[in-house]
Amino acid sequence: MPGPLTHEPAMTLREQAKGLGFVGVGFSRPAKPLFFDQFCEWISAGKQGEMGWMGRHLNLRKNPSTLLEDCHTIITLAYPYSPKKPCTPEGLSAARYSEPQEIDYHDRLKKKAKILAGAVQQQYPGTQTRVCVDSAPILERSFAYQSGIGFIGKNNMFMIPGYGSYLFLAEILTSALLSYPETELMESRCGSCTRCLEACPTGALEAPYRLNAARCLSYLTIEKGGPVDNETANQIGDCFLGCDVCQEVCPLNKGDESKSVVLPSIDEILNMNDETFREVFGRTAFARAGLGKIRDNINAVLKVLRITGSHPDTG
Ligand code: B12
Ligand code: SF4
Ligand code: SF4
Repeated sequence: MPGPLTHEPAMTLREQAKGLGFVGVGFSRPAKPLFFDQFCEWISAGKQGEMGWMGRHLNLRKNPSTLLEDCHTIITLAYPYSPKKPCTPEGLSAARYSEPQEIDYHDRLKKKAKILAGAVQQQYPGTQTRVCVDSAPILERSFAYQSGIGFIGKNNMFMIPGYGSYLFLAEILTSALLSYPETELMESRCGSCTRCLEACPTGALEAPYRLNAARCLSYLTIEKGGPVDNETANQIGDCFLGCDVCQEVCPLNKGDESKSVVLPSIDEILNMNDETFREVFGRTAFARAGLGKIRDNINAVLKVLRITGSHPDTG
């Protein structure tokens, strides 16, 4: 049964979420996502590369209420990650979201969101909840935007003014009919800026809000099977896992984005076997790419840097 219509529980939940480290909490209804049609166009145009799973379960994406019976509310949660870029002692880097010293964000956020989901169920006895972090067929950015807590930049990133875009998203789907003050969509703060489009090393940002995933370095260095080709190797720079370029150039990200040496040396990574990789990175976001892919990416980066003479010899 849906709960009573009062704004009070939503407010309490906001405070609890902030206590758990979330910097944004927003509410929306599980109707067809605002950007569902754009998503379908994107799939039809083949912009998902080899991520064939993205075109499946379109009905679930269109009707998030099918992800949880009697879903009445989607609670969007935003969790920040450090603007400091993880790097090896030699200066090779990985994208910030990878947080190699932390447990994979999927697991961390799920745990925190489940605490909140428990609180919702306590406030609304008899209701059901489901926590989604990245893996469910749900348009997370669309619902984040619809909840009014931030906006989507031309680089595709969801941002919250004051925090920028170095944020993860998570959702709690609940059958409780949470009431909340009416939300207004937040106006974009991009203005006439086009820095991200100009800076993208591969031209993957083909137009504002239009990302060709098949050309995105994040896809090519994490998701796509096999070693990167020579053209890609030349575009990677020093970042061997994921890509942050379209966020680094964004004037709305203003934190300390310097590099921080938290990764093992290049030799150590290249000489890892499956067991040591599991010990060091097994519970982190590095595990998704896997040792083979990471090794291939590092070798591709080193080859280019050695040719251009811009990197110290690592033996
Ligand atoms: C597949 C995927 C990828 C793919 C494709 C990325 C993409 N932009 O589509 C690849 C592997 C390339 C990737 C890369 C990254 N990803 Co990713 N990814 C996803 C995933 C699983 C699905 C995204 C998706 O549906 N893409 C299809 C496109 C069409 O949809 P969309 O990204 O939601 O974009 C919407 C807008 O463009 C909007 N739109 C269309 N037209 C218009 C016009 C206007 C005016 C506006 C306002 C909006 C708008 O409609 C789209 C559909 O909702 C989500 C989790 C999820 N379930 O949502 C994480 C997610 C988007 N990724 C995330 C992260 C952190 C990254 C990286 C930063 C990692 C890295 N550093 O390497 C990069 C960022 C690249 C980028 N600039 O977007 C976060 C982003 C958080 C945030 N603040 O936005 C998410 C939400 C995961 C999470 N739970 O935190 N990712
Ligand atoms: S993550 Fe990198 S490759 Fe992908 S769109 Fe942004 S700048 Fe381009
Ligand atoms: S770089 Fe400029 S255009 Fe791109 S997301 Fe940031 S503010 Fe918007």
